[in-house]
Amino acid sequence: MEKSFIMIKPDGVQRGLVGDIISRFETKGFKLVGLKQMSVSRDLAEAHYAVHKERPFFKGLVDYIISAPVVAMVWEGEGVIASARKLIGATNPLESEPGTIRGDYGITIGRNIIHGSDAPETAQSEIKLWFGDDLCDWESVMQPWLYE
Ligand code: IDP
Ligand code: MG
Repeated sequence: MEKSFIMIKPDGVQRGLVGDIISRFETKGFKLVGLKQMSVSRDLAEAHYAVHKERPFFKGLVDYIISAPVVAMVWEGEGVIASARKLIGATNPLESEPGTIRGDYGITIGRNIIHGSDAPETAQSEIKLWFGDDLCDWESVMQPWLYE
């Protein structure tokens, strides 16, 4: 089963959106297999966003991610990586569709509430980076009502 790394960024936590965001993933049918609130070190934020290190917004992005606690999660389910990106919406919240998390709650790209892995390879490396092997493997009683 596919897994995706999802992080509620500091603005999402500060604005009290944690419950709503978790609820969206939960009611969609995905299974929560990792969850922790944490303050992020500069090293971890830089490693997570290493692909963007040459971009002009990199320092501001890292400063934002370490400015207050985040909620890091791993969600599991069929097609969860692509589906989570749809639930999250486009990177720029003004271009995200209403009904998506960024579309409903955000205005600017530099405060876009949530991160979601963009492909199987990045999902795997991000889960390793943030959780190591510390995931919860459990069986949901809803499984037969979600999958045929
Ligand atoms: P994604 O989060 O939708 O995958 P990416 O292009 O991978 O978007 O960018 C990573 C994060 O970097 C964005 O979610 C956003 O927080 C930040 N970011 C991207 N572009 C800009 C920008 O032009 N200004 C400020 N922050 C940006
Ligand atoms: Mg990205």
